[in-house]
Amino acid sequence: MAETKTVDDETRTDGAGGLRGVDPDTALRLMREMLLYRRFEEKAEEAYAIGKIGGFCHLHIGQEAAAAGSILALDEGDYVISAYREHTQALAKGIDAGAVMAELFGRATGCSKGKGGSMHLFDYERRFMGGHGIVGAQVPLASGMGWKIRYRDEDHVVVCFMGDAAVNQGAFHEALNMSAVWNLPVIYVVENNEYGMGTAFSRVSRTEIHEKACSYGIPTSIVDGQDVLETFVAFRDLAAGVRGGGGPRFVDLRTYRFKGHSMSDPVSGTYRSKEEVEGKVKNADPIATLRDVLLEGGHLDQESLEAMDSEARTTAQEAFDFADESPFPDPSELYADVYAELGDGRMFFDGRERPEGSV
Ligand SMILES: Cc1ncc(C[n+]2csc(CCOP(=O)(O)OP(=O)(O)O)c2C)c(N)n1
Ligand SMILES: [Mg+2]
Repeated sequence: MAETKTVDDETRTDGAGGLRGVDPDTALRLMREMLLYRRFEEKAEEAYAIGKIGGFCHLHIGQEAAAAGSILALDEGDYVISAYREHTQALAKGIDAGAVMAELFGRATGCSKGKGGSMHLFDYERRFMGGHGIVGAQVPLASGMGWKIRYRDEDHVVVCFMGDAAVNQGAFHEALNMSAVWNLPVIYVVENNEYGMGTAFSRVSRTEIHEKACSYGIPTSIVDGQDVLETFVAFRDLAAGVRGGGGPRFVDLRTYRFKGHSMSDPVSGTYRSKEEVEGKVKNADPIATLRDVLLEGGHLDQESLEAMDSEARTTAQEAFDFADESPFPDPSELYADVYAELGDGRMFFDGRERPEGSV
């Protein structure tokens, strides 16, 4: 696939085997992660087809670099919040593959105790704040989290993922305006895959994604989200700037989904042509692109690549087996976790530690 990727001359001669300043261990880690995401999603697709997963299931196949390149550039204590196409982002944040798959299966061992499902993965310990099914709903929540970080004088960053359809929601504009005024440590990331369900972005907006944050004075980056090395370097720099008090940032992360909007939607044929999708799969597969860089630069050989892939397949299969063998939540759990239970009835806005056992 060497002829198809966008590795320019400067990259090829940058002295790091085309890694653009990313160290070889990190580049290999990015490869390992993306292979896991791909094999995990393929396994989820298989599980959905045989009725193991109920409800919606939106795959991230094709968009793996957007998750790996951004989240692996963060610190552990940084927060990630997202929409409903978030399985790989949860994995990137360190949630165990078994706990993610079990959540898709609706099992008690899932990261949301089997009561959230595909669109509502959550893990506070790992700072993964969902999983949100309402388009744009997570954007003001991200600003609130940024406000909390500033209020408590912490050193964390929030990364808020959304789809391109979210930028036409009113909440998006209010949240970005307040974030800019309060100089909040939030990176708002549009995973710009060109479509919201079956509607091309160009049909619903006179302006481009990268222009959306201009009127709020938030600096914007356009990043090739199919290129994991470019994405990693961009987010490493963005996170450092935001952590240093630079205020919010906005990213037009250009990507493409290789599958249908959800498992029940067609891949192509109605709103996008078969040729368009096939062209993207052939020319802009983030995994194949990094694979070529690693092989050509001598950082990886075919045998090690196959071992890495086989490891990813095993993890995905083990996640499936774990989920399949796990129990469904007990009916007595039905009303648990519906409302937050506060320690003594107070909201802890003043930075005190929560009492043991409170949420
Ligand atoms: C407020 C709201 N309106 C409509 C929907 C129905 N809906 C679900 S997904 C979707 C498209 C979102 O597309 P985008 O934000 O580009 O994300 P992508 O699916 O491309 O990742 C819509 C309109 C919804 N979930 N929430
Ligand atoms: Mg979209």
